[in-house]
Amino acid sequence: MNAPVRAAGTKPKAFDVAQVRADFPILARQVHGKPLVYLDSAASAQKPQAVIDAISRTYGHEYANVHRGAYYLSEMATRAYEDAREKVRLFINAVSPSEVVFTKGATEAINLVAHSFGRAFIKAGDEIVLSAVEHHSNIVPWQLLRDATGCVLTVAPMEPDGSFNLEAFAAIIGPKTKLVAITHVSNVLGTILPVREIAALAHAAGAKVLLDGCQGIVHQPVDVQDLGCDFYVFSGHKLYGPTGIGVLWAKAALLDAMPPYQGGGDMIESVSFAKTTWAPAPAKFEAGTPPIVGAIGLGAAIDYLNSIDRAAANAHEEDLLRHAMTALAQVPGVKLIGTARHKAAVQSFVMEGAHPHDLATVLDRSGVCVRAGHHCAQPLMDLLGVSATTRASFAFYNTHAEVDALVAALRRAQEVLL
Ligand code: C6P
Repeated sequence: MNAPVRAAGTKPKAFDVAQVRADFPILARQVHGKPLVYLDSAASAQKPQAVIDAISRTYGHEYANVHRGAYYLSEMATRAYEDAREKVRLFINAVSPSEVVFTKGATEAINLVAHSFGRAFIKAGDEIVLSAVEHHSNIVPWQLLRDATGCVLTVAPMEPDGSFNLEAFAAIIGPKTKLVAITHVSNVLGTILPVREIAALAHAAGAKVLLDGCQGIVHQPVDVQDLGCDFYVFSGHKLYGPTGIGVLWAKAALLDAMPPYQGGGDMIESVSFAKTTWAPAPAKFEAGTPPIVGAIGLGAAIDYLNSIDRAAANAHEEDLLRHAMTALAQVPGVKLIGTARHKAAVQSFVMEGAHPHDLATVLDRSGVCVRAGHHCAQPLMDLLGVSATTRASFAFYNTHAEVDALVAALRRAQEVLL
């Protein structure tokens, strides 16, 4: 079993970035002979040793399929898998573990809702409201639903600085709106959307609310009851857990009403060739052998997060963002993209005369990892009038010195590219 890093009820240790960095073995390595400066945590976060150990311990000593075997090892694996569900429940303050469905990632979770909730409850002429800053994962599943049902997709606008226009949103939603599917935090701009207000307006119009929490849950505590949403999705790998695991949280009544998304083993109550009945949620939505070790690894990531002072860690990220915004703005030819007042630690920028891809390649030679491209948000790129940006995204394990290394590498890149 995975021993929590911190026993329930004990206080987290004081936040110390040097100590935290020592928990992430990869941060000690070099790239191209230079110390690694990993500024791409929005794409995927690095893993603490506690997560690596949990994965290795499970495969090495505690592994079997779950929910199937009557033998000790399978019962042990089942308990660890279900313990992970309970850890997620506590982490997001869900009412019950049966509201927590494990998926292989946020993308699969949104597709699950689009397919199951969408095809059951959304009809031709109904409206789904998205925002202009959505990731493709929160656009394309709804387009597939539109093509299947004849529903209408409407896009809530964004202000030039990347902030969300709540008034314009309020004017868009109406009696035809059945669902608002919107990101908690933009992966390109870092904007924190006013999701509580969005949920309240949507509910007043009778619509359900899905929040894409991929970036949101990483930078702030999430309480799904307090947010007032109906669905919340996220991926484990951005939350310091393994790849191949994600979460769909939904209110119990919705999961009860929704038909299965996929059929197979473990999601049934009884099967005959004439008729099959479903197990209750969450099993109804977890057909086949689930991502057992991924879930256990995510549980270990949550234990790890509970072991540090998260408020201090988030404050450190905000501090890194402020430092990066100030320092980047001073580099000649650099333009910041996304300067909304409420932002998480993600900063896009463009540099005059240098394509973001070339820039990222040159920065890599200095050991600096940033993402360049459209960040799976092509409609947002169109709106911004750029084909791509360079993006630095920060985690609590990053330092001021790493921000300075990015800026120094940028200045050197200017000499190479311009
Ligand atoms: N964004 C980025 O570099 P998956 O691939 O299912 O784990 O997550 C998809 C996803 C959905 N919504 C948001 C807001 C996201 O940021 C992402 C993933 C990564 O920005 C990879 S494209």
